[in-house]
Amino acid sequence: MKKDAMMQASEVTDIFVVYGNCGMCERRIEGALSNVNGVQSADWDVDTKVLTVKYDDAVISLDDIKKKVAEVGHDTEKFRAKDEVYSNLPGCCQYDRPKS
Ligand SMILES: [Cu+2]
Repeated sequence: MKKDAMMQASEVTDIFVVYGNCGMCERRIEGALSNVNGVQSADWDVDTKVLTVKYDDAVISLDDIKKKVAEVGHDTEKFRAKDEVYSNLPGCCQYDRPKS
């Protein structure tokens, strides 16, 4: 996502674990963060389950980013997806959930 050149840029990079299983999860997780104001890029690694996100922390907080991921059914250590959203994931995507 291109940012307005006039804005004060304060791009930060964070990494955190997002629970998931497969390539479909990857598209879902990264898709949840595409076209989100303040997020420049998001890349989830299917092997390590680590999401690398670049964002402008003046525009969006890390918690809000984690909530966006939870909204599409993927738990993080801090925010848990709703059970009904998780249940509606395809079977191959129903990862072993962390303890709440
Ligand atoms: Cu999946």
